[in-house]
Amino acid sequence: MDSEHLLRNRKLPGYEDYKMSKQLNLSKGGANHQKPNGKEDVLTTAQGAPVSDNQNWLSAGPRGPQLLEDHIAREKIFHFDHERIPERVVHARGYGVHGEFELKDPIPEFTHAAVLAGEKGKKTPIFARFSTVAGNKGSPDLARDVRGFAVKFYTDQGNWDLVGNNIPVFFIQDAIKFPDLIHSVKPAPDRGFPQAQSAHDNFWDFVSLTPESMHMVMWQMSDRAIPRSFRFMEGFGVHTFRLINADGKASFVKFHWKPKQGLQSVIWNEALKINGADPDFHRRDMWDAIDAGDYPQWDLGVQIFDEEFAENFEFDVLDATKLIPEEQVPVRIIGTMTLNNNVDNFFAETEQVAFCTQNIVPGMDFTEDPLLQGRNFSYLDTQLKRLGGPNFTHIPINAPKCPVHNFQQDGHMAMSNPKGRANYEPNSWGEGTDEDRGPRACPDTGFTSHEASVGSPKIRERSETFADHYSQARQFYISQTEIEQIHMANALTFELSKVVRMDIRKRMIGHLLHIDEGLAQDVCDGIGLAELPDKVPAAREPITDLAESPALSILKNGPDSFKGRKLGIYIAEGADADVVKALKSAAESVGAMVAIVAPHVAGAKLSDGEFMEANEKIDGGPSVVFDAVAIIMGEKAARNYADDKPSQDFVSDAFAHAKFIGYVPPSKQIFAAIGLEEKMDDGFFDLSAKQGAEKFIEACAALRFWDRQSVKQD
Ligand code: HDE
Repeated sequence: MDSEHLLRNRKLPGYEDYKMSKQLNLSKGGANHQKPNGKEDVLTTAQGAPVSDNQNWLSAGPRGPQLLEDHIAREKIFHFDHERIPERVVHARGYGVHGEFELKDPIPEFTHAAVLAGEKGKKTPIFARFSTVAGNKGSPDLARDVRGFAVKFYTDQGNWDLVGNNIPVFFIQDAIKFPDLIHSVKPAPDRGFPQAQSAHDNFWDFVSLTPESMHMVMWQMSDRAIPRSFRFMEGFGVHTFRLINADGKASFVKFHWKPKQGLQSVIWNEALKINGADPDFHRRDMWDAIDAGDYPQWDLGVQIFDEEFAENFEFDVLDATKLIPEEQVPVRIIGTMTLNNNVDNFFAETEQVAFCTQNIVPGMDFTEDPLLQGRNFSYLDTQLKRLGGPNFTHIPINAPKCPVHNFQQDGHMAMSNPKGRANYEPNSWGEGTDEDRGPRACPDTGFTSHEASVGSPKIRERSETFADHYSQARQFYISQTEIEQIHMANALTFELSKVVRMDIRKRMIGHLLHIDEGLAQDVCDGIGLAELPDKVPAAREPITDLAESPALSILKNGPDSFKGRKLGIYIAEGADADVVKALKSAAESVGAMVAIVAPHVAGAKLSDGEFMEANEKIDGGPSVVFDAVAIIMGEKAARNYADDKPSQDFVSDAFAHAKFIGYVPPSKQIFAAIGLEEKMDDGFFDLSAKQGAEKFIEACAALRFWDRQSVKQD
């Protein structure tokens, strides 16, 4: 056998090979596998034996005891009993999608990683998984929480995992604190609740005793923690990483994902209701958008800086509780990720995907960020538990799409098994023998670590340069619009109102006093404290003159169109057909999705006698699941539904959540029934007016009519 042939045989199969072999198996015919109706495949056991009856366990007579002898039933039940694997200890609730990354502005001057430095236009397949952190697998999507934003790049030089979040900083500076942080936010161990929320004593006890978390807490209390959808949020690599170019020169880098769809969040009261109306709101949104061919895209941006910048920056670039304002180091866009393919099988792909921060490729390296270093241990370790053995890289979703050659062997569920005799190195096979000698390390193209001297004494001590816990928390707060600041005060008030211990509430306000006195006062009033508590002693006094960073606000970076958003049109008997159709086409022409809601899911008869089918019955399609709404019905129907609670809620929630509302004059009867007629403002649009639909959709580009909200809620 020639060596090329042998080498080919050694190649471990990647996903494509696996898929192909699966297809081959499926299409395999045979005497026992004749299709029962000439259509569907024959049902078989896991061993491939055809099954004659899938409904009745073998028993002694029709009413007799079931027989253990039934190997078919036993195999079926056995497999079912073992269907579950442990859920992720954090980020259990997630949703994965396939896509590709296109390199648009290669950066060979900074890295020799082909994925970032190859030809302009180079495409790399990716798999992205979005998640919440605290809730279990079945928890609702709209929890107030950080969102995971993990991307696996199947590069030519191996898998690169950028395991980030939708918030650019983290709660803690050192990985050793992670178990405590997560224990505190997860359900209390004695009672097993609350699920998927931070609004409880344990969490606020921990963070208020951990001042370094204050910056992240500000983000978590902002609208960033209740995104409208995965499609409308940013992603961040959080840590400072290194890039290495072909000459071995290192630079520092922070990674950013910028959604082309723009940023958008919901309002807390809306989030609470969405969780009831559609706990799968985020995953459904992603599935629907991709299914409809509306592929979400993110630009990948890099903030690159050198040692000199790092030396002079106000904070330590190794401290994951700090960011580098984009106004200080601009984000350079280098490529675009497009998500264009839903998974075929949720378990096989979304559940089994195993991200590891240690998965980097030549041309990149880690830094000494103590959080990142700890993560590099944790992710590999956790896969062993979750996926059951060291061969999780053989699972198709985790297998690299480039060749894999090494001497690793055996273990549970080994799927990719090299052929040949040499399973060690050094060896002298191949020299005058037919045997394949196996792969060899390559100093020229292989991964090399950035050379750094590490001659320091062994100590357990946090660097002094990590000591400022409030300055950037303050910078974040002052960079928000007034509306966003109000939302933050409301969020803190809500959360601390769920905290039972008064000393914890006060301690938290004692931190807020370092961040912004107005915010501290608002929260103090919000929870009904008679007077402000004392400031918590600060490890270092905050810098109070950091400039505002507009990049940190969602509302300052919102979209400029209604594209990708969803309009809910509530129709009932006699709805003006021209208005409904004009509105539908105006929305669709800007790339928005439209859902028809009606009193009955069958739909409603329009004014022209045509019957329009509905997507949702009013009870199941409340206004909280839409970005804007319209209420179009005939005179008589509007009178009928004016007293109907779901119809009233549809309107009153849309109003309370500052949504744009389209209507026709008869619909005002519902507004009147809930005392809204006299409150109708510029966020309402009469769709029967000239160009009514166009004007309404144009206004919807702003997403919300914030003027309605600018008064502080009690
Ligand atoms: Fe994670 N994290 N993490 N994390 N993390 C996990 O790995 C961990 C941190 C993040 O969709 C686990 O496979 C430690 C920061 C995402 O599958 C585990 C520390 C950031 C995901 C783990 C952190 C993240 C995880 C659980 C502190 C943003 C979901 C299951 C040192 C930059 C990936 C798993 C997916 C998942 C450990 C902190 C993001 C246990 C020890 C900071 C997006 O390994």
